[in-house]
Amino acid sequence: MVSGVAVMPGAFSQLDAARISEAIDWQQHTITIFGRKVTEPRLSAWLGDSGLSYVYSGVERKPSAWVKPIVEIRDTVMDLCGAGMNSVLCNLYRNGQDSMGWHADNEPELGPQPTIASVSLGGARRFRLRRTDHHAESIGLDLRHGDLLIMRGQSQRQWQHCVPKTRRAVAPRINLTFRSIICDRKGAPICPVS
Ligand SMILES: O=C(O)CCC(=O)C(=O)O
Repeated sequence: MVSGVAVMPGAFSQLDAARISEAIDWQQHTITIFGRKVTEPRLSAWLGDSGLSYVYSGVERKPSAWVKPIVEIRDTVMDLCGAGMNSVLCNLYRNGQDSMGWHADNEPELGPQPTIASVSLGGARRFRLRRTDHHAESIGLDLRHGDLLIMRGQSQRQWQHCVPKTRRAVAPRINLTFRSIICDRKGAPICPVS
């Protein structure tokens, strides 16, 4: 297993993915990668405490306000992983052609050793991890409805992750990736206004 990465299978299996999806105002963003504008192959939403700001793919984003069903999940996530969470990136993979490319959650806003807690709901998808300094070393996990994946310590420095496209018929999947913004863009600690 990868150091700093753990899965709690079925921790949220009682949740209804369709009900959670309805509570979220999904958007499809256009981002700039290597100077080229691309439409993200998934829908997303960012919720969090007021006063936070997060730069993602060169675009500064302000979070939308928390909604009750997500607050309930957040509070359980914080209990289970023993870390505070002041924001969540929500992703909706509508089918097997929706995906997330290789990256690490290593933005300066998250501090040097972030705890990232990710809840999967709906259809199962393959989640891949590869070593940052040796891409050939990789592993795959199937994340199923209700699973809680926790990544902490050095894991965002040592590993990258992705959700690849698949030709298999897969049901829509929601992923809620909770995190805590604790620094400004330059890595200096901040006191968020709530
Ligand atoms: O959908 C997933 O399991 C991964 C999401 C992710 O990598 C992210 O939000 O940074």
